[in-house]
Amino acid sequence: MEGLKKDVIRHVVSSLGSDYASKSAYNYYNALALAVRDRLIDNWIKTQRSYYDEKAKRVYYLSLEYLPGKSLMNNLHCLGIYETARKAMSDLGFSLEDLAEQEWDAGLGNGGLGRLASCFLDSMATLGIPGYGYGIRYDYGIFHQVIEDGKQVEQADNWMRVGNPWAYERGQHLFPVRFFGEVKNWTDEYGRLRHTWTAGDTVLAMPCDMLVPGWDNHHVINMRLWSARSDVEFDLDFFNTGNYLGAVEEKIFDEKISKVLYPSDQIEEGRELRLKQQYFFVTATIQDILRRFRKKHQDMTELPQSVAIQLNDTHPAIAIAELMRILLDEDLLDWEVAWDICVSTFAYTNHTILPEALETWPVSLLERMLPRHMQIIYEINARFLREVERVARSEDCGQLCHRDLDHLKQRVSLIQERPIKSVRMAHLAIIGSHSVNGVAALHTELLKARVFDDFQRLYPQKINNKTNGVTPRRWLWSANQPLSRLIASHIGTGFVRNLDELTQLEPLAADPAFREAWRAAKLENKQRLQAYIKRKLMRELHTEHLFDVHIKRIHEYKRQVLNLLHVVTAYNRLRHGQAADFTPRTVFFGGKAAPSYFMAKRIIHAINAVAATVNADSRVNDKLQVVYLPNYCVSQAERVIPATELSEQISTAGMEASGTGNMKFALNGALTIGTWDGATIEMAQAIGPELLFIFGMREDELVSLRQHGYNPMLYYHGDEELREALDMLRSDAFSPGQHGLFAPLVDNLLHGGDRFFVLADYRQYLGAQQDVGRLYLDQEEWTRRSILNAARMGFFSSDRAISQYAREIWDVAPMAGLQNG
Ligand code: 26Q
Repeated sequence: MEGLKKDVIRHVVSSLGSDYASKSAYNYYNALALAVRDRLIDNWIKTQRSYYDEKAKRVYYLSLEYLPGKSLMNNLHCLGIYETARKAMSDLGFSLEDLAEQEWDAGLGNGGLGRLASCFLDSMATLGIPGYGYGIRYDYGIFHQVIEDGKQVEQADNWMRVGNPWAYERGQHLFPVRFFGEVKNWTDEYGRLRHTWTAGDTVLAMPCDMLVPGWDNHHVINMRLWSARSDVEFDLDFFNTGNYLGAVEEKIFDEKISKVLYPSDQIEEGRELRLKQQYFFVTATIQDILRRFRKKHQDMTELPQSVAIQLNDTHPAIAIAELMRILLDEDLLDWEVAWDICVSTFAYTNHTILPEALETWPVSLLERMLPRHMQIIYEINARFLREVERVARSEDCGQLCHRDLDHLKQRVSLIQERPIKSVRMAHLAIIGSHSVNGVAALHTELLKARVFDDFQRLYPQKINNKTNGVTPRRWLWSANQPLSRLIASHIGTGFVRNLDELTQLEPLAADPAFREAWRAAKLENKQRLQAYIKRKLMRELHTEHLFDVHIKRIHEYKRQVLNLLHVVTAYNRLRHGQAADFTPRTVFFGGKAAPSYFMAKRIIHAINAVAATVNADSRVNDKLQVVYLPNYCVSQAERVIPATELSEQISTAGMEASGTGNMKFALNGALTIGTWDGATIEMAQAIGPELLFIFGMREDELVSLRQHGYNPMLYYHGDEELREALDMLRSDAFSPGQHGLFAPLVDNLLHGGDRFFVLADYRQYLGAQQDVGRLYLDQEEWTRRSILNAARMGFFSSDRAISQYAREIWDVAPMAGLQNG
């Protein structure tokens, strides 16, 4: 402890240039972070060296998004120095918890996809897998959300304004990135046609490394994020022409590339700068991968034995064309050889089946910005379509006559003709990879049967499932110390590394003393949340209420509106005195809406409007409260999830690819109210469906309802309580003086086809909520179920997920000797 104290003081003085006697929390947080980083870097160097020594196969995880959140507490726990640090800082006059609050969340992602990437890095480090995360170091992460007059307002997230003590910026290792220009043809010594991409604009990519430690094992892996730097200052011509200000302007223009994260998920934002971001990060990453590979290899055909590249959705899929370009134009390999290398190296994970989220890029844009890549994509397509024809003809032509073949080719082509000629990035990713995986069993089945059914027939081995998982280090041990300590006192700490060990809790579910201790831990977390809400929102929570929580991105398919209709109905019953048996509850909502997503923003407004009405109504507000948690983010999730008793997972069946929040809640002892969707299905199967509150129509039932003609009006006219709730929303009951404010929301349900079947599931949802309320009155039974939920969550560790990727897709093994310290 004395060592750590000394290091902290030394950093306050010599790294931060401050007087150690002026006790600034900000300085002491930074100094502590630097002292922790010192302890990581030795192991990082040793880990990297061991990869070379053992000629290990490396895994590269390419993602446009990461959501690490805050690093301090997680790193202290992984290094096993949390207690030491707590005491050291307390000696220096600080509470560790307060210091940790000084850190800004690294919010370099939108939601599930980005957080999954961070959980996966944690698991690779813990399992001793030679992995690297590659991405972009956005200057501005996901916007900061404030709620003003009930509405979302976005503010810039300048997360590095005060510096980032965790990162190593490596300004000397720059990689060039080219855009635009033209392709020149030439003939090589064997008379073959060759291509060279020349001229165009150049930008530089600067690596910033953030260290990711494993749990108690001395293995530290790297998250390498690229930041755009102008090459203007390297090119004296710019200044010598005398146009000094012009040159500086150009510099600013170049550096815009890594300025900001696009804040939309599930909706395609076909913007030129977004494509630039993708290619910028992809080419820098591929150059870096090949640089490392070439240190020990000359023969490029050995690449797939040494390197696996996982594409986190299609966002980095241009990497396939980029690797082809390098192999063809720089290494001068033959097409077939280059293509085999690519397919054997790449694998692609799909995270969505919503058609509006499938990425396409206009051919005209690609031709201009990346002319050589567009040529290569055309060539990939031509060869692929010939192959399709061959396979189709080689089969019995009973099912594939010529007309069908034309249709098949149109459907699977990399190029879509309408509404404008575009490249389908998912098709490029499928054809260029040896593995295509979905993220939950149902999701993968839907990929095979619907979204990518043609590809499933062409390549029946390619599409596979890897159900998501979450890291128990952050989402149980670090976020929920009260519960973790209780668990550890009965079964030891092995569960942090091997989550299956939680099954040892099962017999304890029958033990009244353990149940009481379990409830005490939950209450402690509820009180901690209560204190936080009081500080931040100046609201008083009732900890004896059932804490019912719906936090995730705001999207119509996630059906926050269904939850809101339940709240309004509960409000009406209480007002009308029809709810004598109502179990008091507080309903929490939280989440960001894409700034361009009108309906999602209106939903936020509606939730806040209902909250204001309910909370101000003294007839009901001792029994029902509604809280909107502004600026939902990773560190907020770490506070809220441990305090949650009811987890809302109520997406339209078939629409949530997996969900990972669902797992974090159950792991922390919340019960789930949810639909038969995503990974919630597999959770119900692992836990026992009777221990969750499952309701609503299933995916296949919705398909047939849609086919037979779904009429939301039928539900409106047939259900009095539903009608009352919708009429209130449409009138100005929650928006006094602003008539029609929420009409778009209601119209969308009643006259817009209710694409997400909110009305179809309303009555069943109410029934399930009734069951929840009733069960909560029986605290013994509730606690028993809560314990069993957590006990059976072992499968949903990201360690299990990563082990499956490693074995079934990457063909890598954990490093010997590094796994257990
Ligand atoms: C695409 C093009 C242009 C701009 C933005 C995008 C974009 C960005 C982010 C499209 C989609 C996303 C994010 C998707 C996402 O987070 N999907 C979630 O992934 C989780 C991890 O697999 C799943 O658990 C969730 O079910 C899924 O919604």
